Amino acid sequence: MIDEQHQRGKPADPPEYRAGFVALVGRPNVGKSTLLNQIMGRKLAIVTPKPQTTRHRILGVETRPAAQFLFVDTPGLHQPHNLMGERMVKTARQSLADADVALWVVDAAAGLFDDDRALAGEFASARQPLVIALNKLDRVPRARLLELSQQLGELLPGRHVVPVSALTGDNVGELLTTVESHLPVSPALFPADVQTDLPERFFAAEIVREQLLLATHEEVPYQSAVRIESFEERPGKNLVVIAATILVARTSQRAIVLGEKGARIKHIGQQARHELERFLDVRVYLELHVKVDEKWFTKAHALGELGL
Ligand SMILES: Nc1nc2c(ncn2[C@@H]2O[C@H](COP(=O)(O)OP(=O)(O)O)[C@@H](O)[C@H]2O)c(=O)[nH]1
Ligand SMILES: [Mg+2]
Repeated sequence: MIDEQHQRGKPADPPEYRAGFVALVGRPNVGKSTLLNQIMGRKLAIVTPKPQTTRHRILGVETRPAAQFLFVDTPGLHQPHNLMGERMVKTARQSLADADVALWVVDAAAGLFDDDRALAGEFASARQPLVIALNKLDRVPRARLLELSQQLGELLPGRHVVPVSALTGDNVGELLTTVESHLPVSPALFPADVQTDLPERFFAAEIVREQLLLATHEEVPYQSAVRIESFEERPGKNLVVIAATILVARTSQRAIVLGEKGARIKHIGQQARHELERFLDVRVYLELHVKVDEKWFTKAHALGELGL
């Protein structure tokens, strides 16, 4: 008997398309955000040498011919010290629970910590497939990579461990192929030209915060935040006018952010404006203010305003 498909003269089905959420999880500072940016070919998540740079869930949609990856960058899993920290860890855990695939990023240069072993224990009983990215291969001799792969293999037998450099992109293609094989069969979930679900205002706040983190030290990066007060497009003029407030917890921190004769805030503003113009691809006028709010990072209301 001739089957129905042949009768209608239809070509054979193409290989099945895959799509799903991939949560990037791991300790702070292992390179999760750098990996997201490397895959996206664009800076969606801010990156600094300081731990806990990422505070929100950041979606990056990467559409390929055979699969659509919905990467979710998350705050690092750590022991929280205040309400903001608790919310960050909760965000990361929720993203992991919602994901189709868990992508655990491990810092090969730093090695395995107790927190990593605890996470491995959780993954051992997790419902979803797990892929392990052994990151920063550019900084580690081969023998050390093999040793760490072996240790991870003992903690989580049968899982794929893929050494990568999120910074240089080395072996990231191989990692994507491995992740793709674990994605569920599904049509694409977002239009092919969509890269994220976050608004431009969010990125504006993050870009200012990145420059703030790069320009300050000690407790200031952890006790500061950026709130966008207004974001106005002037299309005829190819211009966006942005007003932002930098929140700090103490008067002394305000003085640090301002700098001598306002030199530091001027520098932060110039750098941020430059980055914003690149990101938004328009001219940007940026107005920055610094406000002291002693306990903003422990107040539910203040955190809510910041999307935390
Ligand atoms: N040498 C090297 N540094 C990396 C690599 N990936 C990330 N980093 C650096 O590690 C630091 C933390 O990166 P980030 O992406 O913010 O880590 P996250 O906290 O896990 O999101 C930054 O200084 C990055 O430049 C890598 O593959 N090689
Ligand atoms: Mg990050």
